[in-house]
Amino acid sequence: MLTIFDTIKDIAIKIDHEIKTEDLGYSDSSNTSGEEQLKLDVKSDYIVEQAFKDVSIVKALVSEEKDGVLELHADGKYTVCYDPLDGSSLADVNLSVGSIFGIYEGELTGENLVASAYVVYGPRIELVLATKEGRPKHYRAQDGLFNFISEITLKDKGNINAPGGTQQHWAEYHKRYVDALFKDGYRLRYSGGMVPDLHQILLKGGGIFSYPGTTDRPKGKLRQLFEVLPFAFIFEQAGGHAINEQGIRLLDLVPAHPHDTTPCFFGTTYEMVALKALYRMKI
Ligand code: AHM
Ligand code: MG
Repeated sequence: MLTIFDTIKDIAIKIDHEIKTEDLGYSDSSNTSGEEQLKLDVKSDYIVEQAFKDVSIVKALVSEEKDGVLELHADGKYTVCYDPLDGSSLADVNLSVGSIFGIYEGELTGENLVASAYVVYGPRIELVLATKEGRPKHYRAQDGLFNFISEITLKDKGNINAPGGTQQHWAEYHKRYVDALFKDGYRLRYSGGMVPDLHQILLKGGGIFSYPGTTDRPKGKLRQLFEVLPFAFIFEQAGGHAINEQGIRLLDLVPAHPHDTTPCFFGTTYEMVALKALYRMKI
């Protein structure tokens, strides 16, 4: 696992360099979800692919930017599912973006996620690594090296509300939930990049990020393998929660297809109890 984490550190430094120097325009291709790809998406994906080609414990790669599975090493143990540059459309306005990695052993299910990581490219490069042992670990890069800052432990209640999706398409009960949080003193913190938005909740101790099913996207927008499950793993390891609209743990999901999406909620205990009550969840 250490080799994979070291590779992610190298990738982070390289992608950060691309963000700072690459042309921010569109490429002439689109990804599996039908979204136009930026040159930065394509370049970041290439960086990840090249980096893992030399890591023999990695059996295969699955990228948000590509269809299918890229087999690497037949004797490898892990499959790395990744979003090389999440929130890339925010790069041209100079907001923070990120990379997300889920490391799976065996079938690609939430249960088989054994480690995950994300990188935030903001004013500084930050990295969070999580395994099944202990709390997630937070690092910050300086001169190309990552220094350990602290372990991440969520409180029971926060004051951040990060509501994703277009309000016009929210269900009535979801709108009531979001409004209730604001009435309870929660502050809006939503940049449109799930990596910095979730990073903020993790580091400030709590709150809730929601990306519900909406009338235009009943199954949500965020992809299970590359985005939702890696963050679900990190939230649970930090003492938080990650569930879908039925109150089912996101880590219990079994994606039918690599690019499947799901409604998702990440947060701390207090907000999740309220969410379940308002969504009339039974668990
Ligand atoms: P992307 O993988 O195409 O960048 O999309 C994922 C991003 C997330 O970072 C973010 O939470 C979400 O899309 C924002 O969506 P919206 O613009 O609907 O708020
Ligand atoms: Mg993404």
